[in-house]
Amino acid sequence: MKPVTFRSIWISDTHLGLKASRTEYLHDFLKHTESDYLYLVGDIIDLWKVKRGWHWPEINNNIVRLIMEKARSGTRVVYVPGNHDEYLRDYVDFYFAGIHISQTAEHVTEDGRKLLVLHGDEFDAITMNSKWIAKLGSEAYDILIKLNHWFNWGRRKLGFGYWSLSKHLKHKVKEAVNYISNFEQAVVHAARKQGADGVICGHIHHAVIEEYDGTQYANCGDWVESCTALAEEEDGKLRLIHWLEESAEIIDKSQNHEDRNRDRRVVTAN
Ligand SMILES: [Mn+2]
Repeated sequence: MKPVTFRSIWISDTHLGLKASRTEYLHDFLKHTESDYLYLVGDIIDLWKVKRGWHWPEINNNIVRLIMEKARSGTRVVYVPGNHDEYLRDYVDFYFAGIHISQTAEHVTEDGRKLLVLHGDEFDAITMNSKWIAKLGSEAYDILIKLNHWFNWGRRKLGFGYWSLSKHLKHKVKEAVNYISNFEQAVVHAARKQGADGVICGHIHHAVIEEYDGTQYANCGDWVESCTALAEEEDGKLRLIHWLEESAEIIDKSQNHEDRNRDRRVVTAN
């Protein structure tokens, strides 16, 4: 089976070593895709877990092996350490099995845009304490309103007065939304300062491709929940891949493409 090819692929926050890491999907994704450039944008191996709660099933070895094989067969693999694998920052500019460890990276797209690649933890002063808030995001507010509705329906039935859960939590969710947009703006600002046309990061587990006044902001997301990656198409355009929803379609497309090529070869051979 021929893998789907992209010019570049970025993944971050795979948190290998953490039990919740969705390693089967990650392995599946890496097996079915191929690229000239592969960027590992931090928190790839969760070294914080080594001391307590380390979880390293065989598939994690297979993932590491797969990445090393890619490096060996010509993919330029760059590992930009994050905060959960910050020990690797001691090895910046070293090569391990053909994998380049780099504090940050600069990627030039096929259409000539300069993208700054970094993990992003240097821009956050508060995530460590409020990671769950950052994860809630803007959709949480709607959910909370619904929850509040049913909660108070129950209270009313039981003869209690109205209590606003959303009002209670709104402030925190607002903080979350602010946090995400503050993070994005801080990262974008850094990219502009370095003369880049855009930035690719991870860290906040919030996959997105956005634009801030002509500067592109792209976040890889994570492989603990969302199973997302960023990819550069052959023409230089960035796209977000939601592997859980798109894997079948992407694999199918590449299969059809392969079948067509094979048919063509057969026709020429005749
Ligand atoms: Mn991080």
